[in-house]
Amino acid sequence: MKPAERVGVRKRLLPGGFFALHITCWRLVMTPRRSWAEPWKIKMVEHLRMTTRAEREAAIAAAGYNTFLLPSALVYIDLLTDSGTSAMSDRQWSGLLLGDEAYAGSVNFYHLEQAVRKFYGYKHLIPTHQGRGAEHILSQLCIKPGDIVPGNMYFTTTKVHQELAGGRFADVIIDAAHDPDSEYPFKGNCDLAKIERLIKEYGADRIPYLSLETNVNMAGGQPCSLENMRATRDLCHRHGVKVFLDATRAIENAFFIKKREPGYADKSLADILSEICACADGCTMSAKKDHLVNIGGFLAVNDDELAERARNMVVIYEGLHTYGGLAGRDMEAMAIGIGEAVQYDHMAARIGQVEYLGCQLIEAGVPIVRPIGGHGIFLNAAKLLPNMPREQFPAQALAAALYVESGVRAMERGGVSAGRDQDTGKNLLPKLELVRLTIPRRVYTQAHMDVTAESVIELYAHREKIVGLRFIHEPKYLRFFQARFEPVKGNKVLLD
Ligand code: PLI
Repeated sequence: MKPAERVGVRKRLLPGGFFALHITCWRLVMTPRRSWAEPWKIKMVEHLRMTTRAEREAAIAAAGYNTFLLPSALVYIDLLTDSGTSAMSDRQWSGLLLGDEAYAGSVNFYHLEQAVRKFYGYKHLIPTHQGRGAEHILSQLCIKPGDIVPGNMYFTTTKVHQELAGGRFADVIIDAAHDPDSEYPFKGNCDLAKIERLIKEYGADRIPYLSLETNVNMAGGQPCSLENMRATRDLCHRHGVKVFLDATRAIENAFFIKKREPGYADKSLADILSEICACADGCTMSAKKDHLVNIGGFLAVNDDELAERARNMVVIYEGLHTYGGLAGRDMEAMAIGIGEAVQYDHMAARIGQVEYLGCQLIEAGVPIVRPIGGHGIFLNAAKLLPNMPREQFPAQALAAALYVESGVRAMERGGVSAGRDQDTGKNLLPKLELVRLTIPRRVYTQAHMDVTAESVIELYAHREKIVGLRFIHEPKYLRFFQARFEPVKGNKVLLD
């Protein structure tokens, strides 16, 4: 296919590519359709700075080959995270001016409470400054030393809070989630047999709750089915084990349910979200993702007593229970953002953009996690750099090399993120050794996706020039944020 033809076909792709559940190559399954465009237009722009390769080589060396330590002014296209990086709408910005900055009982708290009750359905809202604030409170209140906390794959901050409370995380996600090539449509699902085994081995008394993440981040933004979430809840509740959702990307999960799970095609995202939330006793939430805001989070629960204890604790660590570390204006923007996030057109554009990038990489033969997930494209670094030992952190090296190549900032999601075993102190080496290209919501255009795809494809073509890394500084907690590295030989992560 000539490039011009390819562009024509791609332009028709969005957001319709979803009809293909088991995409091997979207060209084979696509039905021709009219062009499609984002359901928003741009009102204000922020200039991007392009850098030279020499500048980027110096910057990544100064950052200890950790993309988290790069100044954002030296980044061209920033795909580090979708957390707090969304573009807010004009309605959200106008909501900021309606901030009621009273210390107690801000009017915006009640707006947020209304929105959370309406869309998530939980009785009590405890706002927090972001998701990990809610994880901290839930873990401290529910986990006792020696407890086991099952979850459908670990998330970094969630797990560290469970461990700091004396608990131990146990992975109960289905095996397919650890296989980047599996095309299973609900790779976020829990394996019920694994949960049953844990209950048998440790007893339900030592399992305070199961942590059920929607659109599982570390698996590549992979959804759970409602059928599986209900079965998980029923099994846990039968044994008196509570279920708490990590609802951070629950609306993205709802979109995949609508597209993939029989019986949901005609339901609204809001209705599906309610059904998801009914599978749990409450949730922790990082509003910095689905809710299209730059800061914010909450804990929401049905249990009156737990809510009372959480309200008591939030005043110690976050702020009064009617602001939880947020300004009134932040709560207003969040309340408005929830309403925008459940709009089908928004979510189709958001996930469609991720798919647009992913399809270009698949077409070029770049190994990525399949099926394409909700919030980013995950490069399979282990497959891309098969000769680099895992001890040299292929994903960390690949992310650093991509920055040198193009100024695109991605992040490692592999051995460095996994950290060390609690008992042995040995490096954990998860099966998934990935680089995440995370797409901020409503921020970049398709042209940015094209540039990103070209950059990755170019790097893939000379991947043998990427040099492995070793630690020179390793923080104790969440080491991936602040660790520093050096190349195992020479002084470049990407040879000329
Ligand atoms: O970054 P916080 O504290 O607002 O939220 C923590 C958090 C909890 N759960 C999940 C599934 C997350 O993805 C999450 C944060 N994620 C980040 C920062 C990310 O880059 O994916």
